[in-house]
Amino acid sequence: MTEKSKLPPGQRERTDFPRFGLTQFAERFPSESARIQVSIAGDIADPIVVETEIQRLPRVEQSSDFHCVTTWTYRSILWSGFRFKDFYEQIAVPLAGVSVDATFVVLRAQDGYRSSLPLEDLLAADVLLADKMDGEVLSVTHGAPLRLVAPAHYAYKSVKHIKQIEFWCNDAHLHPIGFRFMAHPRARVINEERGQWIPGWVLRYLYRPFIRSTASRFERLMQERSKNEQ
Ligand SMILES: Nc1nc2c(c(=O)[nH]1)N[C@H]1C(S)=C(S)[C@@H](COP(=O)(O)O)O[C@H]1N2
Ligand SMILES: [Mo]
Repeated sequence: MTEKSKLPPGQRERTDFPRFGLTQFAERFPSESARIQVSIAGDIADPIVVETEIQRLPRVEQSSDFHCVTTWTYRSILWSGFRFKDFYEQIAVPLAGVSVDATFVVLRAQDGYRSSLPLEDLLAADVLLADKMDGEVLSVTHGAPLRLVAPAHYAYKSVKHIKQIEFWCNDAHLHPIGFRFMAHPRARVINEERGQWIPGWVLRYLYRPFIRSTASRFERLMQERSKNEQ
C-alpha cells in the first residue's frame, strides 16, 4: 500500500489543478509563452538577458505537492526544469555579477505579478525553474514559458511566466501585490506562514470562501482567451 504523507496544517486536497491567483490576474496573460527569456537585474554588475544559457543547465525532475495559501493542495505534480541553485551559481553569479551581499530576490512576471523570497530559501534543492509539467511543455494555464516551483512555500511565491529575476542587498525594492497582511516574507507551509500579523489558522477561514469563485473566474477567462486566439 502506498501511503500519502500527511497534508500540512490547514490544507485540504483538491483533485484538480486549477489556474489560480489574485482575481486581478485572471484576465492577464503572458505576451511570450513559447520562448524563455529572463532578465537578471538588481544589485549586480552586468544586467543581462539570458535565453539558451538556461537550457544548458542540468535538467532535473521532481514530484511535489502544490499548496495554495487559500488552503487547497494539489498533490504529486511532476515538474521538470532547472534548479534555482544551478541558475544562481552557473548563470547569475558568473554572467551577471550578483553582489556577494545579495540576500533578497524579487521575481517578476509577464502578467505584472511579482513576489520575493530570501535568496537562502531559493537555494534549497527542491526549488526549480520549471518549463515542463507532467511530461509536457508547461501550459499558459500553469505558467509558460517558465515558472518558479518552491514546494515548501505557499504557491504565491511560485511566480508563473517569469520575465525578470532581481538580486538585491535589501528588501526596499519590492512593493508586494495585494494587501500587506497577505504577503509573508517566507510563507513556509510547514509553519503555516500564510500572511503577516494575522495567525495562519485565522486566514484559513478568511480565504476558503473565495476558492470556488476564484477558480471559476480564472478558468472562464482562460477559455475566453483560447476562443479569441482561434
Ligand atoms: N505570474 C503569476 N504567478 C502566479 C500567480 C499569478 O496570478 N500570476 N498566482 C500565484 C498563486 S496565488 C498561486 S496559488 C499559483 C497558482 O498556480 P497555477 O495557476 O498553476 O495553479 O501561482 C502563483 N503565481
Ligand atoms: Mo494561491
